[in-house]
Amino acid sequence: MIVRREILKSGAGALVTAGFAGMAGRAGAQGKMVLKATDVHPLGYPTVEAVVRMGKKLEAATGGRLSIQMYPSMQLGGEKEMIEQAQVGALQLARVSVGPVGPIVDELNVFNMPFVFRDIPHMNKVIDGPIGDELLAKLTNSPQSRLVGLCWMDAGARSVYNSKKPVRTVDDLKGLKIRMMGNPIFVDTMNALGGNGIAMGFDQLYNALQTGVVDGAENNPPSYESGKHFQVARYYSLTEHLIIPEILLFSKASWEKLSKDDQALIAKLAKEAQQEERKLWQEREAQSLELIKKAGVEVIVIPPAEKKRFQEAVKPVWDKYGAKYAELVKRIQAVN
Ligand code: BDP
Repeated sequence: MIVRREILKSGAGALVTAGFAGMAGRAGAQGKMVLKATDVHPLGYPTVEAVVRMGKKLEAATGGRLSIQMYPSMQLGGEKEMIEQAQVGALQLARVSVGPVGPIVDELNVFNMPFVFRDIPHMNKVIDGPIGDELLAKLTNSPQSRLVGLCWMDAGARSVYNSKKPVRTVDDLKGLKIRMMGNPIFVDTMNALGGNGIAMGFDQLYNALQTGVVDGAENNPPSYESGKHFQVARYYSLTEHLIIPEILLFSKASWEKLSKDDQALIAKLAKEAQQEERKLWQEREAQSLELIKKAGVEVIVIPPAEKKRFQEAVKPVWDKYGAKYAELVKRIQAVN
């Protein structure tokens, strides 16, 4: 926090030195820049690994002039804090969910709507295509974002887990306090499903589950597994109510200090990271599911007829927010 305030006070010139380098010693004379990157997940997690690999390629392509230093495992705070630090240039790369980005640029909320994608391949097609590019550009060009949207990543589908009881039907959610990411759409979604949605940072969640502040949460298998949430909430119901891609953000303040060539190189490597992460994701998702089953978690498959009831239950969310995104939703649905 102190660092952030100092950077804010010290003005644009200092952003480059301070922001690009908790690295003063290594920067400067030789024009070396170490880009600071962060992620809530630990080393080895697909999103983290994809950015680490991107850094290795960047280092190779620039003869070591540009590199990426990864701060994994919420070392720089939760996603809200990560975004704020990117906005002021205190770090360069933040890999976050689109969840907390929707409140910054509303168009991106279309990806945060429940059941907006038919399935994960559909989501991947959309982010790989023109809609994906347009929404990244919307974020980059929005004056209030102070961010550059570099690429998307796969985060599978989010499903509900809790410590109280097996949730097999939408009615079973009634009365359960379920943590959601900080975005009113998600709280409304959980409330529409009959649960009690509570907005909270990912960094607070393990403790909240352990102490019973919340009964459960919702996430994809790798996050549920690697965050060790399965140890304290042992019922995992494959509701798949949200398919939200991840996004890799770059600080606009820092971006504007880069040469056009360096910008183009980073943009190209980010696109490669989008594809590379997808392969890592598919492997990790299968491993995580296996691991949680072996650990004795009850994994509950929701049959199609019941899944339909979940979809019907979120209609109030579509009534409240859907009209704003109607055009985009039509185009998303048309992607085959
Ligand atoms: C995970 C995302 C991460 C989010 C987290 C959450 O990878 O970016 O912070 O969910 O629920 O799936 O907050």
